[in-house]
Amino acid sequence: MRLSNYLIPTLRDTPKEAQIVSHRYMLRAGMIQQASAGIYSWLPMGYRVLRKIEQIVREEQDAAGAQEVLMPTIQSADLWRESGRYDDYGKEMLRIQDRHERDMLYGPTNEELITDIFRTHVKSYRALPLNLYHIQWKFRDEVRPRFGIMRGREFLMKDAYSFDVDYEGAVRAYNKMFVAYLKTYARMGLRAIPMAADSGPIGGDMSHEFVILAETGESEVYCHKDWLEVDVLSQDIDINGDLQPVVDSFLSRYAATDEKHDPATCPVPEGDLIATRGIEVGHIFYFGTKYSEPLNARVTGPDGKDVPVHSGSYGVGVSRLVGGIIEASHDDRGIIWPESVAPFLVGLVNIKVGDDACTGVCEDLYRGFNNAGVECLYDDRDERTGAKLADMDLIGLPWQVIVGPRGVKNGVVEVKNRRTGETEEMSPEAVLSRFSG
Ligand code: P5A
Repeated sequence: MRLSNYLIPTLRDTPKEAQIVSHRYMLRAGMIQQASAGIYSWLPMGYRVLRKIEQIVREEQDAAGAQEVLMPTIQSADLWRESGRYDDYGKEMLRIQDRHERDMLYGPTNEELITDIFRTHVKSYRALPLNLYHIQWKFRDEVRPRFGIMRGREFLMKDAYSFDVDYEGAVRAYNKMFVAYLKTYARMGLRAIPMAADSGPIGGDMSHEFVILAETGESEVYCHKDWLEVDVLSQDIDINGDLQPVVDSFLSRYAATDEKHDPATCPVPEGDLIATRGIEVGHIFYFGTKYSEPLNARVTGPDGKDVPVHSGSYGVGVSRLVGGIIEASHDDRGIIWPESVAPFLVGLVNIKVGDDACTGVCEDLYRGFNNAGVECLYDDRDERTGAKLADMDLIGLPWQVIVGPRGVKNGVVEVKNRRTGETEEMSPEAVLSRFSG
């Protein structure tokens, strides 16, 4: 992609309304545009990141055996009356009437709708276990939408729903999602800590929030300092194996949200306890038969008797993660994208656009990257060098390839690692083979 032709409205100055770093950088890097309070349009670069995150989430859900579906954003109020949540949900639910004066709503979550799909099609325990998920926009009319997409009113969530014939099956499903979540966040370069949590309006008695530590987070959290050493990706965990010991070993390290933490009973010595703030990037729930009983989602068990299914639901804040990753990975010049979610792997900077030799090298590199399938953003704009380099740092692509007249004369270009700041001079051919490999 050529920057001269890319819609990326970068800003030099810090927008006044943005109170936290991720919101500031998302606006300054031209990733999003507010449409109304808590509702955003995703501009090309922001949308690329959102799709990368979505894809990692999807791959880990698929690997855990969940099946992807797509449910609508608009739901009928009737189902929510059946479950009893229509009145309980309160003002956060956006209620709409269609032209026939039928009550509809913009879904804040999908427990009812998925249970309706389940009860229509599944009648026997033989079809279980079943886990269905979708990645779809939600609407919650939050009293205080803030921090950009972090607490939006419209936001993208991955929500999965498991169905099992009994409690033991449901715990296996819960453990699978627990481990899939740890892997998902680790692939994005995040350390998300599972914390005992309240279940709120979703309900149920077993629930964990996945929280990344950040001073700008909305919740107060507490955890053992050992959590800072945990490296999920280096562990060879078989998602289809017996996960109870794995989950138990993760949970053996203390971690709790403010609502669950009690200094009087906390087992961690003061020197080992981290008290800080965090961003909730996921939340999983086991709620048993809370929805299957009122909605009559029953299956025939092995003994021929009808039983209500045991369920859980599992949410990832897909759009919130874009902000969460920036909170966890930036410096005072801008964003530092982990490669797995970066909008482009390489930023190619032509320092001297009027110089035929520089432009020749850049065009060759750009063609080479495209042919090799390396995602490259090519800054071919006729701008001041300082401004171009500042923009590249702000946008935060993992690698910069900087092409200037002095280097080109000697047959080399500069390769800069955005995270470490380290630079290396290489021939254009070496650059191509390094990134195409
Ligand atoms: C689990 C899946 C649920 O809704 N039902 C379906 C359950 N859980 S939750 O905790 O309420 O939300 C799941 C995740 O969605 C993100 N999230 C938000 N992101 C941006 N703006 C919001 N207003 C918002 N509300 C929730 C969080 O990451 C949360 O963990």
